[in-house]
Amino acid sequence: RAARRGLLLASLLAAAGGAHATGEPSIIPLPAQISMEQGSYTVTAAAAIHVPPGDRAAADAAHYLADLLARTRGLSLPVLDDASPSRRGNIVIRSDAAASVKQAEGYVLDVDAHGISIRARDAAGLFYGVVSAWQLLTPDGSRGAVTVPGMHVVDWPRFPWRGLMLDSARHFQQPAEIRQLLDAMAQHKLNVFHWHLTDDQGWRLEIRRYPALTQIGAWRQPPGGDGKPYGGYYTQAEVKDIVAYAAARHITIVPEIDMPGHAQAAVAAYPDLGVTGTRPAVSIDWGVNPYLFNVDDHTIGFLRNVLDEVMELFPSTFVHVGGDEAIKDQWQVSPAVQARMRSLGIKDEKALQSWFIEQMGQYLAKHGRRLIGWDEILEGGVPPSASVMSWRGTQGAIDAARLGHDVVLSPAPTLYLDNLQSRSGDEPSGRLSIQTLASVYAFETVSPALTAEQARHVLGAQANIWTEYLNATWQIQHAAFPRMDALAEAVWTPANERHFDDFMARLPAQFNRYRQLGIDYADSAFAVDM
Ligand code: TNX
Repeated sequence: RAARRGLLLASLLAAAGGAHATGEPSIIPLPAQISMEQGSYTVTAAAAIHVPPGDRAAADAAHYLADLLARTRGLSLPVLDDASPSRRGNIVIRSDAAASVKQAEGYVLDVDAHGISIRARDAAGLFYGVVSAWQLLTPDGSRGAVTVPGMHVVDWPRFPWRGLMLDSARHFQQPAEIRQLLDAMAQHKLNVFHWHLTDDQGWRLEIRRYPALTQIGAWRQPPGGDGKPYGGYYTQAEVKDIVAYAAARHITIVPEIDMPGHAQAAVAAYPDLGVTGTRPAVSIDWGVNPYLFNVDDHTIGFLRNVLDEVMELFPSTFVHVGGDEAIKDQWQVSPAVQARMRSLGIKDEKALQSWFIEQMGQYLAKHGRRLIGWDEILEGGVPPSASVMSWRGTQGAIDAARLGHDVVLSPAPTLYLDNLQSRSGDEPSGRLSIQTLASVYAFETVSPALTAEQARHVLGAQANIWTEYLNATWQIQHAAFPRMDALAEAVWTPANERHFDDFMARLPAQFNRYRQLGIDYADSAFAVDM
C-alpha cells in the first residue's frame, strides 16, 4: 500500500500546486469568514504561547496546541500565564466575553506582524481557534519554524451536532484506538461521538448490576475460530477515562443501547429478558436477527437499571436507544406479548414499539435526559419525548422535523463510511456501494422540503462507521479518512462557502498532518476517476 500511496499523493500534490502557490491557508473545515491581510508572522522555536493568569479555558487550549505542535512540527513551545489585557506578540490565547463572534463555539483568530491571537467567548471556541492555528502552523509537513500569512478569521459552526458514530459491537476496538479517533474528531471540529455499544454480536459496556452482559454477552465463537472466544468490553473505569478524554476535546459521547431489536447478545446473557425464554448464542453473523427484548415489567425494569448506570457514566443530554431493524415476529407469536398489548389497548406491534420507546423516553426525561432513536421509532406513531436519527434516507428526518421533533441526519448510503470510497485495490473490505469523498462533501444536511421553522429542528449530521467488515485499525482509519474532512466541512462551513475544488486544494496539507499523527488515511479516495 505504501508504494501506491506515494504515487497517488505525488499526482495529487502536483494537481494542487496552484493552490499552494497562492498561499491559501489549509484550514479544514473552511472557516465561516476569512480575509487575508498585510504582513505575516514567523513562529520559531523561541516562541511561547501566552494566556492570561487564571484563564483556565485558555490554558487548556494552549496546552493542546503545544502538544500538537511538538508532535507534528517539532516545535516545543512553553505555555506562560503572563498575558496582560493589552499583550500582543507571539501566540496569545484568551477568553473574551466581548470577542466579535456571538455564536456558541465560535472564535476570532488574527495573524499580523506582531503574532497570532485567538479570542473566544466560550471554551469550545478557544479550542477550535487552536485547531485552526495548528493547521496554519503545519502547512507543509516539514519541521521547525513556520511563517503564517496575515489574516483575520471569524468562525463558528453551522450545526451544534457534528458527529461520528462508531460500531464497537460488531468488532471491538481497544480504548487507545477510541482515544485516537476522538482526537482526530476534535481536530476536525466534530463534537458528538455516538458510540454503538450493544448489538446482536456483542454487549460492550460493563454494567455492574448485570455482570453476565459482559461475561457472556461480550464474547462470541466465530466459525473456524480456534475455540477462543472473540470479543471484549469496556470496563466502567475505562469508559470514565474515555468520557473525560472526549470532554477535554469538547466532544460529547452519546451512548447507544440498542432496543428492542439487536438484543441477541443481551438475551444470550439473560434469556429471561427475551420473548421465547430460550438462550441463543451471541450472534456470529450479520444482518437482522429475530431476538427482541420482552415488553414485561421485568425487562423494562432491567432496561431502566441499565440506563441508570449509563447515565451515571455518560453526562450527555442525549441517550440513544436504537430502535432500528426490530422485526416483530417474536412479539407477534408470543401469547404473553399479545396479552400485554391488549391490556395496554395497543393495536399492533409497531405501536407497541412506540409505547416501549416512550417508556424509555419518559424514564430518561425524569432524569433530565433526552431520548434519540433511529427513524424506525416513527413507525408506530412518534413517541412524544423522542428525537430522531434518520438513517433510511432523509425522509424520517423530514417527517419528524415537521412534527416538531429534533432530528439528526445520518442517511445511508452517503454517510455510511462502511461503504467503499473507490474501486481501488487500496480499499479495505466493505459494502459495495461507492460513496466518494465528493459525494460526502456534497451532502446537504437541511432538506429544501423543510420550512425555516421546521429546519430549526435539524441539529446536524453525522457519519456512521459500522464495522461488520472493518476489524482492524487501518481499515477503520481508511474508512474514516479523508471522508471525515468532507463531513466536517458539510456540518461546519456555511453552505454557500463550500466548494469541492477548493477543499481538494486544502487536503494535501491535511494528509501531511495525518502522517505526522500516524493516521492511516485512504488515498484511494482519489483513485475513483484516475
Ligand atoms: C443497518 S443503520 C443497521 C446496522 C448495520 C448497517 C450496515 C442501522 C440503524 N442499522 O445494524 O450495521 O445497516 O450498513
